[in-house]
Amino acid sequence: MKFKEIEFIGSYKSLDKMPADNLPEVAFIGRSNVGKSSIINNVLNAKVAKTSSTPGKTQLINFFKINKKFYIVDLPGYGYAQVAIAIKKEWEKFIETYLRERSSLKIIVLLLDIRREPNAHDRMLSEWIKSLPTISPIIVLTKSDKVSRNDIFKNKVRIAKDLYISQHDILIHSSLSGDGRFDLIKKINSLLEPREMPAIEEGESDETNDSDEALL
Ligand SMILES: Nc1nc2c(ncn2[C@@H]2O[C@H](COP(=O)(O)OP(=O)(O)OP(=O)(O)O)[C@@H](O)[C@H]2O)c(=O)[nH]1
Ligand SMILES: [Mg+2]
Repeated sequence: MKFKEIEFIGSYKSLDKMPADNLPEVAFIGRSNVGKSSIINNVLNAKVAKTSSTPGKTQLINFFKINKKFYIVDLPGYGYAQVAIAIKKEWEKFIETYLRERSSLKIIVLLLDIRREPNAHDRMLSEWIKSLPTISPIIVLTKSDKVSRNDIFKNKVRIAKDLYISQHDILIHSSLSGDGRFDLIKKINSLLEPREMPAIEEGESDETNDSDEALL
């Protein structure tokens, strides 16, 4: 599936106002400033999510409807030190409620900065999303353009070890260069549209005929 029809649906600060059509949701989560909004723009090939070099830019849960089939959800970051404790707690509670209670949430893309060690919050989230039977986790290391090729590999191995996951389950991405974009799109597609049958079947739509390149 190509991500071609993109509609901004709204920004929310409570669950009850969120779309009720029960389409599957793909939420991007991670520390403040890790690059959530940037990776969404890169994946969608459109500047729809607001980005900023100042952490704490995204403060509401933003919904983008794709191809009328699913939502991409941009979450506020956690752990932004400069925010007043009370507001921080309120955000974190809101994000937690969304993750716990939103039944249409199907995929969580957990982002980690390739240059940093996962902190306690990152580790807790990684453990938690692995344990949820109805949610598929995707782990992505962001900002790969900021480190050398050698360090990409080294840091990936280290972070995999830290999180008790296989390095093969970790994707690498750069919103600056677009490196890793295709692998992420392919992964999201495969989780949204699991195929039980081989792709070549009679009566196929052009979507199932997409070559790898056509997805981009
Ligand atoms: N070099 C480089 N910079 C990046 C990349 N992704 C994001 N950035 C920069 O990192 C900063 C934060 O990016 P955002 O996408 O706004 O991060 P966020 O996680 O949405 O931040 P909050 O909404 O504040 O939680 C911006 O200055 C981006 O330009 C990347 O892949 N490479
Ligand atoms: Mg953001």
